[in-house]
Amino acid sequence: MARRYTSKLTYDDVTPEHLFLNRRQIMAGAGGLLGAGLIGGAEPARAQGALEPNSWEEITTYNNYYEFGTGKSDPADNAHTLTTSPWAVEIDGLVDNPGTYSMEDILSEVEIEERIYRFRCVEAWSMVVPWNGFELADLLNRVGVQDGARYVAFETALRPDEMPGVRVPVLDWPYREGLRLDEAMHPLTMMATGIYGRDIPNQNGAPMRLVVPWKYGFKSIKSIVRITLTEDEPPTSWNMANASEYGFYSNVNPNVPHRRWSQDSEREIGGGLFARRQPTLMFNGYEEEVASLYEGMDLNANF
Ligand SMILES: Nc1nc2c(c(=O)[nH]1)N[C@H]1C(S)=C(S)[C@@H](COP(=O)(O)O)O[C@H]1N2
Ligand SMILES: [Mo]
Repeated sequence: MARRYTSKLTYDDVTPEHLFLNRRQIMAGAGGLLGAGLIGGAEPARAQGALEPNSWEEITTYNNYYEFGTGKSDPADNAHTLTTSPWAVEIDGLVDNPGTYSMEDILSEVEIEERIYRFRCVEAWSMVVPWNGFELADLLNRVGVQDGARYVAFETALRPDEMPGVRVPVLDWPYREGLRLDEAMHPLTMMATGIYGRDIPNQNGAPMRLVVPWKYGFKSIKSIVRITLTEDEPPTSWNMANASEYGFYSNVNPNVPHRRWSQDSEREIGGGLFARRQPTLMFNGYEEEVASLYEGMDLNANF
């Protein structure tokens, strides 16, 4: 999957979904790259059977991207207005090489790979997504994280001309998110630039969005234009909107209910109308990989 970002690919140029799946099975069967542990969460995959990704259609038509409206189909309907090329990301704060980096700059420095991850929204639905992208740690190491940096702050583009949803003050725009530095440097944390081997669609956060598979989906901020290394915990959009319901950590945790609903089960998108809800797993099934980050922390207080 070492494919570079291109903005001009049409759907006719890319691998049809069934061929892509077929190729992945062959690779896994041959004990290749994807059979060797690049599929996120090897342990839960074994416990629950192989991760079967949702369809392209499901992943790209059922979205949350409030800059394009609050309905699940609004992003797919409206996000085509977002100009994603050229694109630049400002990287600043406590870094050795601050600056404005073009997508081309960034993509020439990193290796794109596929990661199949569970994705769990705080609204208690879930999907499995075959992302393409790179480890955030790769990018941070290249810009050089300085001593004293303890958090990473992210910002989404704010373009009222291209984003009909930002005329409505549902959130204090731009959309902002943040991670503790050790969370940002964790090998599971990625920057996604594709899905199913295609460029990531606008509604999913083109040209580059964060993916943190053990946290609720809202931490996975889309269409990033700024990354800032900070000493202090940065403000984050959903926490600013409602601090009693949305904490900074927002780790998936079946034992800590949302104030208005349980988090102990989830509805799988594509599971059908009568499908039973699935139990939600601690850290979304990535407990073995990430629990050590929170050793000794009260997860009820730090939700
Ligand atoms: N900028 C921005 N990023 C965002 C959101 C948003 O509204 N704006 N929604 C978040 C939420 S709540 C979820 S569940 C995921 C949804 O990602 P998906 O549409 O690719 O499934 O994006 C997250 N990132
Ligand atoms: Mo979400």
